[in-house]
Amino acid sequence: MKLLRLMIQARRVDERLIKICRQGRLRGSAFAGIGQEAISAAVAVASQPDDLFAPCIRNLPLHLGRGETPLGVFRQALGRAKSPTGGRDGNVHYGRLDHGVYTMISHLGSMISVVAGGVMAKRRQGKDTVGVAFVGDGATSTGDFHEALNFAAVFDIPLLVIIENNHYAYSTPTSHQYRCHRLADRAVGYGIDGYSADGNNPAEIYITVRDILNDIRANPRPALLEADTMRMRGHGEHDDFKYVPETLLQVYRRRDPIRMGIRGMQAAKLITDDQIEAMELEIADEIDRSARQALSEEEPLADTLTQGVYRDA
Ligand SMILES: Cc1ncc(C[n+]2csc(CCOP(=O)(O)OP(=O)(O)O)c2C)c(N)n1
Ligand SMILES: [Mg+2]
Repeated sequence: MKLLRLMIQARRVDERLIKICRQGRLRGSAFAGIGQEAISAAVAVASQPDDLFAPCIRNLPLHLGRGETPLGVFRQALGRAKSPTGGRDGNVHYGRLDHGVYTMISHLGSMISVVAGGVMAKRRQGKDTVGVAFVGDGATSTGDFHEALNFAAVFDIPLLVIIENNHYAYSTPTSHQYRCHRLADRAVGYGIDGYSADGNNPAEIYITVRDILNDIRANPRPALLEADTMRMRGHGEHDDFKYVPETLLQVYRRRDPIRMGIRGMQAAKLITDDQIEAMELEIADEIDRSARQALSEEEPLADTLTQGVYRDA
């Protein structure tokens, strides 16, 4: 139920952001994770309060699952004064350390070592923290990906690196990204365990993530998980993603994670149609109120521009 709720909530926030963006009311672009919700929703549900995370651009369910509100997300995208970054960024570069969520920087792969270091520090404080860093298939071709995984392996840092393999890095298909069969196979080269899972099957990805996190929490060491998925929108809303063949999108349209989750729960008699409808209505109401509230709020005042640049002496 928690997983399903998070996936639906994130989907509806993304859809509303796309609408706001297309209405020209948002500066820059909107970056949706539509089609990939199961993976970060599973991580959020399987996590513990002291855990640390490095989300990327398509991990909205992680933010929401760790306690960010739809209102906070809309404020952030709209650059509002009350947003998590105080309106300094109107995009995806936000996090909440009080939720264990680091603010991402755009440089692909660079956040993996940040989580590795954070987990190391927490462990030295006696906490049983584990870390999760999200990367895309494109990010696996960076030097930072290699350096961070190697470092985490050598120092037995309990860090799960999840590769959300959505077949494209912007317009670059995976055939131009790597030559190996599965990216999870690269784990062998670091002396760690590698796993593969269906990232669009909520039950499968949840059980996989939960078991890996339990394992590395008890026996500290990193792990690599490759989750197969598909991004069902462009890289951002400015991208028409015409480079993605329609046949591929069709395959994943049939494998929509929310529909798969609902079908699985219905088959196991874990949810009724009335419960689904009630959940949808409640979420729709919350999203609508939050979007309207954020749209009505102010951007930061110009004279606050230098605030937060230097620490007050
Ligand atoms: C080191 C680096 N190179 C290039 C870019 C520009 N860039 C931003 S997102 C992106 C594609 C990312 O693809 P992937 O890692 O597969 O993630 P996805 O967008 O598919 O979720 C690129 C090339 C960057 N941010 N950092
Ligand atoms: Mg990708």
